[in-house]
Amino acid sequence: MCIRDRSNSKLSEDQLRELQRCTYFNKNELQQWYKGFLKDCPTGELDKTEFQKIYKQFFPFGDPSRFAEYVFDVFDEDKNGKIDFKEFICALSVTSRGKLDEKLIWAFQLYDIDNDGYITHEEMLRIVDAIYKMVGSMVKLPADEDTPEKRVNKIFTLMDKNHDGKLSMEEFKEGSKQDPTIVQALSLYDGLV
Ligand SMILES: [Ca+2]
Ligand SMILES: [Ca+2]
Ligand SMILES: [Ca+2]
Repeated sequence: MCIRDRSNSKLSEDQLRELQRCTYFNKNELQQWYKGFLKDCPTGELDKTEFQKIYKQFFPFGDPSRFAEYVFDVFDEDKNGKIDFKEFICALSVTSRGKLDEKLIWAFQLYDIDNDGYITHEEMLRIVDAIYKMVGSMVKLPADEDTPEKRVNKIFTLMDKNHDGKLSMEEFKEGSKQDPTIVQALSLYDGLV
């Protein structure tokens, strides 16, 4: 579905019904979000640069551009290089109101950059490194995770139960339930969009 009727900044009944089926938002909330979305991006679609700009407002002291790129790729479900309202609101629904399992599946997609069903050490390092660059010196980290490498090693020690150097969805879900900071990182997006 593509919502691009700019003459009308309200969602139609059909559009509302479809969006209600795939999100946790009610009609009122959907209309509100749609209005805000069109205000921020009048074309009805966000491209990568615009998306990065939004992140920059929230992390003025760090460099969120790479992290925003990775998040963009998860939002952009049909991989056409743009985020339309449906993609936007569906991702927002999962990251803000989704059940723990849904949030974990979403996070897994973020870390599994090449989308092969496993998170490698290298993939997790790229994401964690991007997060560290984004938050900059805003957060004081404990000594055993004050570099991306240390943090990733710690996560792998905890999660990679069969020691094959990569995380399956199951290992990731189990481990995240033991280390809630993984899921907390997700809530970083809540206020962002
Ligand atoms: Ca898209
Ligand atoms: Ca992978
Ligand atoms: Ca493993």
